[in-house]
Amino acid sequence: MSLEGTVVAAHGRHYEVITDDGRRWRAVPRGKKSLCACGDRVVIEATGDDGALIIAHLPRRSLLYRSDQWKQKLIAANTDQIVLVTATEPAFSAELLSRALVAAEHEGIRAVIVLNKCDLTAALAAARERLRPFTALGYPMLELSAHRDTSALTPWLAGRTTILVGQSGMGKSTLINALVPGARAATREISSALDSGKHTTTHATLYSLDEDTAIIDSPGLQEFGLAHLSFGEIEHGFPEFRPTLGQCRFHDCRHAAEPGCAVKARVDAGAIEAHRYAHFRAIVGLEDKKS
Ligand SMILES: Nc1nc2c(ncn2[C@@H]2O[C@H](COP(=O)(O)OP(=O)(O)OP(=O)(O)O)[C@@H](O)[C@H]2O)c(=O)[nH]1
Ligand SMILES: [Mg+2]
Ligand SMILES: [Zn+2]
Repeated sequence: MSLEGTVVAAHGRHYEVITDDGRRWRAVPRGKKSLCACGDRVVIEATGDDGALIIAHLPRRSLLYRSDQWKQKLIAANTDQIVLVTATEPAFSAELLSRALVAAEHEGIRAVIVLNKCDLTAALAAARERLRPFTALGYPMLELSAHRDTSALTPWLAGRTTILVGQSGMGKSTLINALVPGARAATREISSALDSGKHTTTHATLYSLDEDTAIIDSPGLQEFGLAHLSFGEIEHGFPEFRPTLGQCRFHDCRHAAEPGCAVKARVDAGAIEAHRYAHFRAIVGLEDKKS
């Protein structure tokens, strides 16, 4: 008998699947190459009490992944919103934020920025300042404290599958525990007792809030490689570049130092923010990556 379900956790090639009848399975793929991501819709066939074989993948609405020269890493499938979790402390990488935003723009997924740990007021002004280039572009930014009050985020979740993405230690799992009754996701306090290393969350996990609302916790990112995107896809991933694209003197302009570059002209005029332009240069490999 075959059943349809959702992959709610991916540990290497072992998956947890919850079928639409509410049962939880430990599933393995039938083929060698068929990789699943958290959030994937699959068809399984029971092989034991709670053991199952994944016999088919249903089409994906979206797929978030990152890649370097050598390999791709699936982040999650079928998400329609990405919440980029930053915090007042420790300091976050603005370039990583730009990279995740390019991935979201490319997949057509709505992006929302959360500034967590706003109870740590000493670092609040500096964190807001680092986020200013992003809020100026119109990306929504919610200030909250996972320890105190997450209600600002609740209305953004309804009716969507949202993934929390960000560097380690920003408070993604703490947010999950505040938002999902009974979630009990491991956070740093717990893992330091277990001594499980730097990243507390080791794999993506999907939590259902109701029939059409879900939220995915994901492991902290240090890198967000975009090697799978072309130059054109990357430049379009910067919304503030779009009005000038196609207006450079050379049609194959890389927006580096070419004469008559319309993008560079807007940077020099202050219409494109210098940090964002630096992120673009780093992503397309115009210079060595900075932090
Ligand atoms: N002061 C303060 N600390 C917070 C807040 N949210 C989370 N923290 C703390 O930040 C630390 C990291 O939180 P986690 O939820 O484990 O972070 P994470 O983003 O899930 O980290 P990874 O799983 O490694 O990616 C923990 O010690 C939390 O208690 C907050 O709103 N205020
Ligand atoms: Mg975590
Ligand atoms: Zn140009």
